Amino acid sequence: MNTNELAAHWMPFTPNKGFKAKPRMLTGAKGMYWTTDDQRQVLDMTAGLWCCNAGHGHPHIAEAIARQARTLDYAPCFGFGHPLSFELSERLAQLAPGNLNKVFYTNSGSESVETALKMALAYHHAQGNGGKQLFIGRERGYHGVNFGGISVGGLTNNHKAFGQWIPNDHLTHTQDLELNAFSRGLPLHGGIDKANELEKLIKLHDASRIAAVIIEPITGAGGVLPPPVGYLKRIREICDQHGILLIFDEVICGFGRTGDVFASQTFDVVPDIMTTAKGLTNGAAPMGAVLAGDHIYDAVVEHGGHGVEFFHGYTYSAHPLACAAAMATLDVYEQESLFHRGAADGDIARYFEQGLHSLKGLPGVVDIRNYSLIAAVEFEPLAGKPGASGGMIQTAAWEQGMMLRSLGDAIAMSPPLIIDKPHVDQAIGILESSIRQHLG
Ligand code: PXG
Repeated sequence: MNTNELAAHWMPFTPNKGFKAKPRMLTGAKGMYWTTDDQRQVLDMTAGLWCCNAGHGHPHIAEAIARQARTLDYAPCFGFGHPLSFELSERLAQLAPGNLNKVFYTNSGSESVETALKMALAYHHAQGNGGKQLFIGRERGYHGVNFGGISVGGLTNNHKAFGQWIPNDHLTHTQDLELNAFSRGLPLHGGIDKANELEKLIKLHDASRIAAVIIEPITGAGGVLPPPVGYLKRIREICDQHGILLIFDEVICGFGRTGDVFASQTFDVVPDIMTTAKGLTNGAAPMGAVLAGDHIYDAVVEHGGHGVEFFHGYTYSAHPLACAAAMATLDVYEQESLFHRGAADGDIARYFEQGLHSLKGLPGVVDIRNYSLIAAVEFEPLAGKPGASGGMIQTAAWEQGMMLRSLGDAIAMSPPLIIDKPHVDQAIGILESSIRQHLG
């Protein structure tokens, strides 16, 4: 590709000038590997951007999309429907915990978050509690990049140029290296104390002003922070005591990442509303879905007025190609037992955990943490260059044939759930040599 061809694309979340000086191009993908434009095979330890949970290029998914494009390429979903979206909704409701039986479609995680926030407001409005307008998120939370999401999110770079226009406050994040460094699975300490911070925020703002708490069961893009033991249950309890809704952002956790269909099931806490995207279609078509509790739907829709009950939706909500991709993806997850393959006490997650924690003691490594098939290795910040070491390790690994996510001074891994032991060995080997090369 020449410089002119590279110029026109303003790339998202990318150092554009750096990329265009030294492009990293992917031209194909199959199973656990990408192919690059220089014909290298690169091990995908990130499932794309945490989305290709069944591995790449699955023929069943590819064929379903192609077939759908020939049968019904598009159907409007405002006032009309097509059967596939109803079949998919029924299937998702069956898979979801508790009373999360109502499915609203979006095209991304960011749109799922905006939709969930609006559902919470609509619910309170319908109950005569229109004063409940404030949302509580969490430091280091990532809830996409739209204006609601960056208001409740807790990553400074994502909002500092844009503002946080939705009324918000934030719980502190749950990372505590003094108490919980090198945790295998859930951190053992501090969960209840951390959750009790919510009571302080409720005192400060008053429950009559708070619509919902929104958190990721496992903080993902903010650094992979599994919840300390007891944390999520205590948050649920406090929300219930004060009439505050709980939204789980399961955009990363959903569809097998924690060894169940949803993290809500793994951690035995049912939210009022759940956001999903990514693994819903294995990343093969853009789609998100918000799962709402029956009580939310009933308040807004069943007891709503005449006509449109919820003034919200997207041209591509329930797009037929995305529905076909999602149906085929669910087939694959079920047929290949992928929902449970990554269970924390299962064979492959244990092997991955062993491999990762064998890196303890390498130069610059200050933490290794994991839950199921999601992990991070954190490095001591480099003198004068805080936040740069993750990127350096990512580049070193890329050059040696492995894709990682860099998150400031950490790297994250969230491999496709089809990962096997030889892939784990390859990944740990490349990670070790990348760390020794740059931090040794
Ligand atoms: N919620 C969560 C929990 C996410 O992880 C979104 C919402 C937004 O999804 P969309 O589809 O609008 O991107 C996400 C997305 C990273 C990285 O650096 C993480 C995400 C996206 C891109 C990069 O790890 N998560």
